[in-house]
Amino acid sequence: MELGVVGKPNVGKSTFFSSATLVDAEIANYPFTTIDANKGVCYVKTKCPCQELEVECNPRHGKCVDGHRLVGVEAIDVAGLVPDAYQGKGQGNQFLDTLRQAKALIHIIDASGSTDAEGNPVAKGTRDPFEDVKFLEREIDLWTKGIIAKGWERQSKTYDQLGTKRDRALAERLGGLGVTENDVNAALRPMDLDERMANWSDDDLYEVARAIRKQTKPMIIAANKADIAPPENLESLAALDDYIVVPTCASSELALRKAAKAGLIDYSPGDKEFSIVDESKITPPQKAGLEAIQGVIDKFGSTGVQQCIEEAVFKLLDLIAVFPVEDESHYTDHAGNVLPDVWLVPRGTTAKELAFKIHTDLGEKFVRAVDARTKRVIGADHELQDGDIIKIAANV
Ligand SMILES: Nc1nc2c(ncn2[C@@H]2O[C@H](COP(=O)(O)OP(=O)(O)OP(=O)(O)O)[C@@H](O)[C@H]2O)c(=O)[nH]1
Ligand SMILES: [Mg+2]
Repeated sequence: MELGVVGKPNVGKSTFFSSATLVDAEIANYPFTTIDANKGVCYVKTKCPCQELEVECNPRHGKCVDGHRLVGVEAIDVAGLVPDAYQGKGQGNQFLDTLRQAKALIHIIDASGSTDAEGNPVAKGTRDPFEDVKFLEREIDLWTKGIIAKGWERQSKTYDQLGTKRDRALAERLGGLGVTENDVNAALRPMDLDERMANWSDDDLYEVARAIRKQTKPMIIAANKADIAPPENLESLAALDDYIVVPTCASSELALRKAAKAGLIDYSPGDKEFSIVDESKITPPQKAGLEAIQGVIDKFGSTGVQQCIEEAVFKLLDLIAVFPVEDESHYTDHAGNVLPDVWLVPRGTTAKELAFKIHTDLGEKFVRAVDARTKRVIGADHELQDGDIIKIAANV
């Protein structure tokens, strides 16, 4: 599962990425600082059942902090996207390639309006941040449309003649993006398209691309540089229907995480406050910097970075956390690790689908599952709930 950190140049993508993953990424106030994508792991917090069950857990990955399990999620930070990137301008193609892997996009925009369309610094408040939202969508839509439209005139006639279903045809063409027939079906169902694909107009192809993009690459908006954003910008972004918008101050989050790593402060990502470990180790400029950051947090409730990642995973993608175990009495795996793993799966995932995700063999030889909390047997089609602890019994 990957989250793509995307947007035009110089909005704070690498700052956001770095603060979330603590991977060093180059950061500077000019466009195209990032050329090659950076990859790292960020974490989302979910309630671990260990406290409720009064057991001590041994996570095989991530960790458990005060009853909260930190679950790793991959993130990619890419080069900025400029107008006409879909035709290969700027670092366009490379950016769009990373989209193939991303399950959702965190769209970083400059809420302060201090960068133009290409990411060059301009006076604060000059650029309408909503332009950033529209432009990025359009680039991705045009790029997707380009893939569909390649050789379409001839191919669409062949599809019609052979009776190839449109879901099949489009999933085939967009297979490289990980688009499935189900995705196409869900995306195009509300649309009123001609039965014959050969009759689709150029505009139809664009609308088709747009609908599929919305279905397969959902986007959350990080209204970044919130610390210096004019309040009216943040208000109009918050009022946008159809979007989850989280005000963020990535540079503050990066400073806090670095200070915490250096042992200067106690801070947990997402927290409303932090404390200085030893006043004597902090220089006056550092103290002033930390006070300014506390001011930002007081205003927004947090730096917004952790909140944005968690909303991307739990709201936008609507994933739930399930804890598979091999021994339902002790909540352990075969090695005796208590609550060893946690999986993030789409809401609505069934017991058997979980088995398939863990291992194809486990799915194929699935016999039944057991809810470890109640010790009740659950069937293959039982839909899992957030926080479930599940044992899967298979005929192996
Ligand atoms: N005030 C303020 N500045 C920020 C914030 N986040 C990032 N910046 C600054 O914005 C500039 C660009 O940051 P980067 O992280 O390099 O931006 P980018 O989007 O990765 O840029 P490219 O790689 O060039 O596309 C740097 O000067 C950062 O310090 C923020 O939340 N507030
Ligand atoms: Mg960058």
